[in-house]
Amino acid sequence: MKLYFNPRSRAVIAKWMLDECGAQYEIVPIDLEKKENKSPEFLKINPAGKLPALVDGDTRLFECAAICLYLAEKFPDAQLAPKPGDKDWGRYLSLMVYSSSQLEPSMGDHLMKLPTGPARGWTDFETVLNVIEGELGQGPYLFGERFTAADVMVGSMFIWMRIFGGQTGRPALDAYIERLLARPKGMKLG
Ligand SMILES: N[C@@H](CCC(=O)N[C@@H](CS)C(=O)NCC(=O)O)C(=O)O
Repeated sequence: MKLYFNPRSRAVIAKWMLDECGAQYEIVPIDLEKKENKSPEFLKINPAGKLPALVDGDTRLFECAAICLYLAEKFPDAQLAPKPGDKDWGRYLSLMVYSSSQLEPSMGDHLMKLPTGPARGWTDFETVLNVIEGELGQGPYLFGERFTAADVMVGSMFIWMRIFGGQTGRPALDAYIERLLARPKGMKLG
């Protein structure tokens, strides 16, 4: 597998997931300043011209959530996803999609001090915090003792927020972020 990567991009999320899976992979460095992500070769992998992208044989993937869903299935021994039929399966899929369709854009509005208007497809950030705090419950992870790809997707968003100086103001979420950062293979930013 080849991970198209820049250490100052969301590609660190895909790398975190690959490392949690124990995957063997090659890093292909992409210089965003030189716009290597807009080259014709790269656009054949991700037509949106964004990182991360992953190539696995004839399969090409883009979007962090898709990459994490794919890897969780490809490496079942890592046990990073509930299986179809498992009682947690539906909630797991919901949280994976929620992380990039609601959590991330709402967090973007919040950090840029933009109002979250109605009919935008996501809620205000206070509601997001309530949702994730509720889903986390007593933790330590979103599925109790079991760490999953949903923690990679949801947790990485909060780690980003902290890097950009954002605070959750929620002790339970702050403790969750600390737990994720303390994982030996946890997300590292360049
Ligand atoms: N929703 C996408 C977001 C990808 C994205 O915005 N990547 C940024 C890096 S963090 C990027 O490639 N920016 C460069 C550009 O847009 O030119 C995902 O989850 O993969």
